[in-house]
Amino acid sequence: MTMAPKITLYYMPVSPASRSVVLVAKTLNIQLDLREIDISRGEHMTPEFLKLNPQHTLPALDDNGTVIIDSHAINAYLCDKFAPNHSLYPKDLVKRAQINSRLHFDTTLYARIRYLYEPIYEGSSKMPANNITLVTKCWDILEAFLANGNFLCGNELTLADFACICNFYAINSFAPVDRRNHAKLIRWIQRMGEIPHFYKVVDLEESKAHQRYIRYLMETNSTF
Ligand SMILES: N[C@@H](CCC(=O)N[C@@H](CS)C(=O)NCC(=O)O)C(=O)O
Repeated sequence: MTMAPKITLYYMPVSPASRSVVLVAKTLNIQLDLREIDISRGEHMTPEFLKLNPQHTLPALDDNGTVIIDSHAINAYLCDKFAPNHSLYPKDLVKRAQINSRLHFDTTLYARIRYLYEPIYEGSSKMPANNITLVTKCWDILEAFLANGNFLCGNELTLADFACICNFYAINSFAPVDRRNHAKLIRWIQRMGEIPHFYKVVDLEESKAHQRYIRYLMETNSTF
């Protein structure tokens, strides 16, 4: 009997982009060979990993020699390969364009989160207030996206929802949602929690622990 070639996902459990891929794979029942890469130990900068992914980011997917980097590209690839025309990423021109536009928005959201975290990893003790505002502005935008339905692209759950919710939980204690102005966003966050596998993949304790670690770094950085 020949074995189906394995699809390997290089990932890190706490990474929001990695989580969105694991969530999509679990939702579509796609078996992935999960290989954890520890960024804190520099495992993403080894010559072997850089050969696979010169951008040295997680997640990265290796489907029998076809390497795809970037969570959004990976999720689109997995849908098109294993669940073509699934409602998560339908082929309809307009629906897909709308999902793509939200996925690009998510890349902006993630970049704003990185602007907050990276200086702390590099020894800074403060997150500039302006940069926190840039993230909270994304909550306003998500609220506006939700004007048209229960999910970010209307009433169907799509790849855009998986991407944005994972990033939300990466930063929510530093950039909390103002409940008074974000009723739709709060309901969407609750709705996302009802999705099968959600809390197994998006481990809230792990997310909180990571954000506590960032606070700890801010305190210890300020003593130097
Ligand atoms: N837009 C990328 C972002 C990936 C990304 O930056 N991942 C972080 C971890 S959450 C990473 O790998 N950082 C290490 C680095 O950039 O060297 C995606 O969606 O995959």
